[in-house]
Amino acid sequence: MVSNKLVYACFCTDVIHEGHLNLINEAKKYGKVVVGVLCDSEMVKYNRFPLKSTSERVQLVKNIPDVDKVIIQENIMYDDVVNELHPDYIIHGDNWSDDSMKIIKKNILEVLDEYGGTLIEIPYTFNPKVQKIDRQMKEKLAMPEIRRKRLKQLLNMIPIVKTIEVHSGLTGLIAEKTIIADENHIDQFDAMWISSLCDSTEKGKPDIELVDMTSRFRTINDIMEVTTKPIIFDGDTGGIAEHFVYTVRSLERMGVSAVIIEDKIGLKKNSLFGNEVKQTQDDIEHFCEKIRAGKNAQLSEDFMIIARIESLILEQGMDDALKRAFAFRDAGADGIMIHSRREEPNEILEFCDKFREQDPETPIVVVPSSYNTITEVELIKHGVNIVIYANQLLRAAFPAMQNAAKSILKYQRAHEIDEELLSIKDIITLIDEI
Ligand code: SPV
Ligand code: MG
Repeated sequence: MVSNKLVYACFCTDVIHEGHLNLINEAKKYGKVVVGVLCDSEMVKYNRFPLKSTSERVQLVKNIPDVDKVIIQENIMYDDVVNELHPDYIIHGDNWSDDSMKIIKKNILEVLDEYGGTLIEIPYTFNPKVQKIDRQMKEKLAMPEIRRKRLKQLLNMIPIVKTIEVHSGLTGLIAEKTIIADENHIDQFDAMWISSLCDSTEKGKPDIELVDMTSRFRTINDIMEVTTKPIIFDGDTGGIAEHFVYTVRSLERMGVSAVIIEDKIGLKKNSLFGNEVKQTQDDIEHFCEKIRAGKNAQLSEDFMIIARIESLILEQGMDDALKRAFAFRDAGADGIMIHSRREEPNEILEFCDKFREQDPETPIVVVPSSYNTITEVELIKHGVNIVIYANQLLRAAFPAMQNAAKSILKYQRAHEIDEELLSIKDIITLIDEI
C-alpha cells in the first residue's frame, strides 16, 4: 500500500549511481518521493562543481522510476524548501563526516523539529564502484578542457568569483579543500591566483619578471597535479607581444583559464611600490597590440586575456584609467583588472561605477590587498566579478616559519615551539595517498 506521506531528498550530483538508487528505493517505502536538485550556485559553494547543466541534472533525476516529482532546491540549507513542501520525511545518507555535512544535518533536524517531521538516515553506499565514480568525477574536473572553461562558467553562475593566491602544491590543496561551515553559511574559494609576487618570493627572488616562464609553468604544474579549481595566472607585463603569443598557447594547453597582463613596460616592479620606484606605463596603442596578438593566437573559446590597468597605482588619474579600460576592452580584452594601493577603496569603487555606466558586461577584477576592509558584498554592488586575495597565504606562512626558526635558535632545542606547530601525526597524514 502506498501511503500519502511525502518524502524529500536533495541531490547534488552529476551522475546517478547505486547509492542514489538505494536511497530512492528506501524513500519509496515511506510515501511519495520528491527530489530537489541543488542549483548550480549552491553546488559551487559546496565544492561540487556541476559538470552538467541544471536542466540535465533535473532530467537525470526524473529518469529514476520511483521519483514522483523533481524540483530545484535554491539553497543548501533546507529552510525554504521545507517551508514550501512540509515533507513528512527527509531522507539522507548517513555520511555526515565533514563540517559542512554536520551543519546541514543540524539544519535539517531544526527545520523538521518545527512541525514534527522525521529524518531518515540510511547507510551511505560505500562500494568500490561508487568510490570509482566519485574519483572519476574529480579526475574529469582536473582535465585541461574542463578546468579551462570553468572560470567563464563561474562568471555566469555566481555573483563574485572568490580567488585565493597559491604558489605550490600545498597551497593549492588549501585553496581546493578549505571550506567554512557555520550556522548560516557554507562557502569555499572558487579559483586560484598564481601571483608573480608570491611565486617569485617563494623562490627567494624579487618580483621583477626575473623568474622565467619555464619556472612559472612548473609552479602551475605542481598546483594542477593536486587540484581541480580554475587558475588565473599573473602574466606580469606579458613581455613583448612576439613572446606573449607563445605564453597564451602554453597556458591554454595546460588548462589555465585566464592570464592577466599589466600595462607597464621596461623593468617591472611590484605595483604596491607605486611611484616609490621607477615604473613606466605602456602607451595605450602598444598595449592594445599585445592584447590583439594574444587574442589572435588563442585557440580555445574559453581562455580569457584580462588587461590590468596601472593608472591609479602610478597616479595618472581616473580619466586615464577609464580611457585605457575602454581601449583595452575594444582591443579584445575579456576583462579589466583595476588596481590601487590606497587604504580606502574609494578610487576603485569610483572606477567600477564609471566603467559600469558604459559597460554592464565586461568582467571587472580587483585585488583588495591594501584596501582590505571592503567586503565582497560591497564589491558585488559596484559590479565587481572577480576578487583576488593575492598574497595572504604566503604572508601567513612567512612569519610563522621565521618564528619557529628563531625559537629553535633561542632555546637551542625545538621543544618550545612545538605546541604552535602541526603535530607530527598530522603532518605525516596530511597528504592522502591514492
Ligand atoms: C601579484 O600578486 O603578483 C600582483 C598583485 O601582481 S600586486 O602584488 O598587488 O601587484
Ligand atoms: Mg604580480
